[in-house]
Amino acid sequence: MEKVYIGLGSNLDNPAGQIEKALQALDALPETRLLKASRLYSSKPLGPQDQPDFLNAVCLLETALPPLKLLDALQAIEREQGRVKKRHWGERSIDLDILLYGRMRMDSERLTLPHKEIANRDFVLLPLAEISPGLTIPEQGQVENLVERLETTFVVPMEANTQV
Ligand code: ROI
Repeated sequence: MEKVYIGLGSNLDNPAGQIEKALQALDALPETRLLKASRLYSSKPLGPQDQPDFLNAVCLLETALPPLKLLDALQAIEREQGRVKKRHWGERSIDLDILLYGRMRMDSERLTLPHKEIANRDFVLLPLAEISPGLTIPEQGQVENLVERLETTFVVPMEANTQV
């Protein structure tokens, strides 16, 4: 079993409901268990500004699915929840990204591990620091230190997530 961090984001069709539904779908995957989920964070869109604010969260899974099988499963959940690509860096009903897969490093066409943008995205780092403050990201350092290095942040936690 590996410990895997997933980033969740939505800014269409009831974002809180989308994230809740995706967390349940993740917990229901074969050989997989949801261990922790952060609160929901409201964030300004990275990319075109003429789209709604996002809700973001991060969760921790334990899984026996290998990375590309897990990626297939995440993409199936995205399709299931009606994700359609509207434009580059545009609005979406649900986005699921593998942030970390244990300490695995990988650079393939479909998947880069750790996720390239973790350290640059406040809407990933803040929820990650909430659930695992002592976590070290290979090559990048400790999550808490990366959070301190953020210049400004427009990411605001919503009410506590009581689901997990
Ligand atoms: N912006 C925010 N704030 N949160 C996201 O999850 C997010 N996801 C994306 C793009 C469109 C790049 N911007 C985002 O894919």
